[in-house]
Amino acid sequence: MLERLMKHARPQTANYLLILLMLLVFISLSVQGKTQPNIVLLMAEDIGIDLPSYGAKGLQTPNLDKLAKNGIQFNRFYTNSPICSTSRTSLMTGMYQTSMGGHHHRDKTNVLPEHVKPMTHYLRQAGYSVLLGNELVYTAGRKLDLNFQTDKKNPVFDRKKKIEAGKPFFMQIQLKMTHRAMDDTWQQVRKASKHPVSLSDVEVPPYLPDHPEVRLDIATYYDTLEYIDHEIGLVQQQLKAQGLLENTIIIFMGDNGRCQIRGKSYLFEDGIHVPLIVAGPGISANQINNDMTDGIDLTASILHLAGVQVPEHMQGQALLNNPNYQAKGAIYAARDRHDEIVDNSRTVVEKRYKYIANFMPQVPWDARMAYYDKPTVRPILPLLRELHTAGKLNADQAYFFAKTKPREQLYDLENDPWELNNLADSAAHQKIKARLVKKLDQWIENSNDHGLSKDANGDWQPVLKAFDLCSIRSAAERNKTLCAGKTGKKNKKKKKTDKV
Ligand SMILES: [Ca+2]
Repeated sequence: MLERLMKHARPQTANYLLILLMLLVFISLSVQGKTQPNIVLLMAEDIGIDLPSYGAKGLQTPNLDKLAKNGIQFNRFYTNSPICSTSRTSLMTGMYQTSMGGHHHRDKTNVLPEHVKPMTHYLRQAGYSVLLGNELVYTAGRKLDLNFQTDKKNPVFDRKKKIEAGKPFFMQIQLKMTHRAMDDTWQQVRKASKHPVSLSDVEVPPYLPDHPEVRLDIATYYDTLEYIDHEIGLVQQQLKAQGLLENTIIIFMGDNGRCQIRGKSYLFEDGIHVPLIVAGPGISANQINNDMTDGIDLTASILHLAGVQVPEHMQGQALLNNPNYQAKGAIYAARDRHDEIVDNSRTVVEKRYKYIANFMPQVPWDARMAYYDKPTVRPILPLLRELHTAGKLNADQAYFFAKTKPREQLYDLENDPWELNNLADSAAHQKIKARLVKKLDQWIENSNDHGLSKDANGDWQPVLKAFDLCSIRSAAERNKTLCAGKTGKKNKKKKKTDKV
């Protein structure tokens, strides 16, 4: 219409119309620039890619299915650590946890370098409210779990603030139901479910024996996935009722892999390969991304979506709406102390090949961590140990219970997705291994890995940090004599917090 008007207008009028047009474009652009989307980060505890949209069978997650359909699903998304606090530390800072001293679980002595701030600091600067939790979800989703000292005057989140009209917000919500409970909560979820997952429908990974107790444990875990899917629906309904859904980007992710042997705590795929689904304004529907992506990329993505320039010290790249995006060839992840188990492993994962360096091979995978020995945390562990002692596990299943770990692991994920065939000593794979070793060494060097240092031979060795065993509740309970009188008030208080 404007074009037609200009065609018939006198030259002077045409000039005015041109100016008007330019003005309209300018106003439109500035409004666009100012329209900051709300961002809701739904961080599910301890889940692998065990969702129908990723191919899992036997469970129903209609809300997540829909979210994936309406947006983008990342099929090769990894956390930079298989443990809650280290993964969250990396995510909150946009840096590998090994690069700034946050690599040991629940290390509250760590002080961030002056220039490193939580990502919420930058969101706040851009005008965002930064909110933690939501009353609609189980235990209100307020877990933070960061391995660095926080500034009480400038907290990571505006804990008690609510959504303010006209102000964009970033809301992080922890979905805790998928975290193994210390009581019978999971069993209660299954009992209350109108459609408990059928034992015959679940897939038993080849590293676990096909046993009714194992099937029940997997089915119960799936029931909790259905539970959080319901919660996601509630959060979406709330946003819709408040008229906020249309301008809200919803991000769903797992903070580390499923709480099962080879999962949480370990650098096997089941410990670090987790779901990431993003949908909302500006994100096209029905997208699948098969690039190698990780937690630090998600941090950069959140800032970028909020219109914040990603600070230079951050080590990831924005995955969405980023004209400079370049698919990376590999992701890196690290495992260090988890509770009382001091360990040190690093991995580089490419699309096809994966290499793990275990710098403390003397520490077995089944290291008898006090927390995992709790009856409700790894309920099938006693059964697996019993079957192992009786010689009833096959080689793939017995592997986890070896007295030591191999120093190196190399897997062809394309042909061996369950990581059953360690190719580290295979003559045919030495070139591939050498390439990955070099890559990992360079990453350790370039990322300034605080958990490793070179010895006289130039080999990487773990930097072991002393810690207070008695400050870890489950370990203190097990070592009652050693920790007598040392656990007092601190640990009593700790009973109120969640164990991870
Ligand atoms: Ca977790």
